[in-house]
Amino acid sequence: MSSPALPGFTPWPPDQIDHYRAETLWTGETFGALLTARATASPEAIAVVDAANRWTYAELDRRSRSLATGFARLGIRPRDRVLVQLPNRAEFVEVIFALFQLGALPVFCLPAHREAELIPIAAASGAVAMVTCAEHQRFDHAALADTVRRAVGTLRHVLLVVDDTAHEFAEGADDLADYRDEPGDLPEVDAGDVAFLQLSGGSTGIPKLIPRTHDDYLYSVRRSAEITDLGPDTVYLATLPIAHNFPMSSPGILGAIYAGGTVAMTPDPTPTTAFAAIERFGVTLTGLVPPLARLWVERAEKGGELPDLSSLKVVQVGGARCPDELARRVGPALGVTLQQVFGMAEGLVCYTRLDDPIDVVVGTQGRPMSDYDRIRIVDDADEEVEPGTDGNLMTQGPYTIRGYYDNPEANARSFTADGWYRTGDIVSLRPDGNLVVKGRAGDWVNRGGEKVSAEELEAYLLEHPGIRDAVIVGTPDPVLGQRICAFVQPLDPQTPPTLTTVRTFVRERGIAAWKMPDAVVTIAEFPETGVGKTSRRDLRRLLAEGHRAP
Ligand code: AMP
Ligand code: DBH
Repeated sequence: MSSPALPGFTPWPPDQIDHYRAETLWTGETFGALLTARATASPEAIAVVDAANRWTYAELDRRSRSLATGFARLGIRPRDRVLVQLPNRAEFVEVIFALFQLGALPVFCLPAHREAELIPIAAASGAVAMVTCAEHQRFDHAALADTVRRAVGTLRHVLLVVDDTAHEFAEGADDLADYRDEPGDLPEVDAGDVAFLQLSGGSTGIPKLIPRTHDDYLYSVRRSAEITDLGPDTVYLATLPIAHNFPMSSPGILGAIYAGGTVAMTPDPTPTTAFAAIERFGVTLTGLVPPLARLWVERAEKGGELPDLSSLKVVQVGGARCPDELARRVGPALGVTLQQVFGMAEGLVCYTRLDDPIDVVVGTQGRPMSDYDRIRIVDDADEEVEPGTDGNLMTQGPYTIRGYYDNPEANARSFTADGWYRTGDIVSLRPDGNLVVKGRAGDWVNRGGEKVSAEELEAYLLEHPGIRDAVIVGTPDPVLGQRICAFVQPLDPQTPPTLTTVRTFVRERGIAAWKMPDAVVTIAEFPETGVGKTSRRDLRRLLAEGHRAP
């Protein structure tokens, strides 16, 4: 029945697959079939709205199947990988469902990614095409896509969502609209197959690509939709960039479609634009990272002339630790129920439940969404810690991957031989079963939900002609949770690099803007670690613990 798996994909063990199927967690339905089923059941219901479009389920289904047919004409085949870099707009949904219908795999890139991220992602995924918009927020994505295409041999086509009819197409690029063919026959897609590749936070070397199957991801979407009580009346506002796993699936845009509700889009998450979108579209649910939640809460608490937010019932906060103080204010300020969400693109998602007592909702990051999720909290020797004690979180289950795509080195680090995923998060388990996230074990800065690998950024800084050595540390920030502090040892102490020159240098390497250091601290020597060998990790811990450099 199933064909051989995609090379580079680590499947679940056969007995687990049988178990998840027997328990009907995995139902054999694909995302393409799901959309077509919703379009058949309620063709006139509104599936997607944004500033320019309002598509019914019938229209979204027809559009995605016609685009799938056009993609096939272009030579895109089942299992081919296609980079998708689109902002929050209706075409995003059309394009990913077109790829699902065809059995080709979207690779979810963020609008903020630049060539330093996209070229390794395109190369590691072996992408044959890229779909992006010609321009977004005055940035020339068409030129960026052209750079990626020229650098990566497998990438044959660039398809652009074009708003300006005078747009000039570079060689190898076309207007996406020219591929909206009359819907034709499409291949059978197996739900056990990989549906897409999601990205894990940045790192040097080979990017970590996360293969999710139709079976496992649709299960996580269905459970998420149940927990957040979605139905046909749900209007989910995609506020965070939808390529992120959280607005994609927790329950996100796919949850809204699973429930036959409506996906509304805002390209700009700030209160001015997003509050207007809530009133205009009658939004019932959205998800935010803590810094955005703070902006929304502060704006609402300030009062004065505000759009009508009374349709909004639930606001989720996740992606980074929500301070208890902020969590306490969300409900009263916005007139909603708060739900905390602690998840990862690799799988496991935890939620506080809508009827949880307030101390759980403001003081914890919730509990796993599925009874089939397994978690272990262990010390550095992988021994289970006493309940209530901080430890490293490991997990496995029906929607947690067993390995990154085609990346044996990362897999050896992040997965145990018996299939546990090492999340890298330090958590404690309360007697009531809820988790509290205490921090991260790895060298990561979580800047308001965007994760930055210290190692990646240090590698860029070390290329700077005036920098001898550099260590990246996440320092506390009242708004972002953490900010990026670069401790640099200059080559010439008389002319240390400034914040501006460092930021300019890093930006010119072509990386996403959220990875720019927020502060540069010059130091003559890095502090002694007391362990003889100076490891960056030890230095980072010392600096993070407040040890000042000399
Ligand atoms: P990623 O692997 O890039 O999808 O990022 C997932 C990581 O984000 C998790 O492993 C946590 O470190 C962090 N994270 C997500 N949600 C929360 C939350 N509610 N509280 C604390 N950290 C979170
Ligand atoms: O941060 C995340 O990756 C995340 C947060 C909340 C996530 O993947 C999710 C929910 O599904």
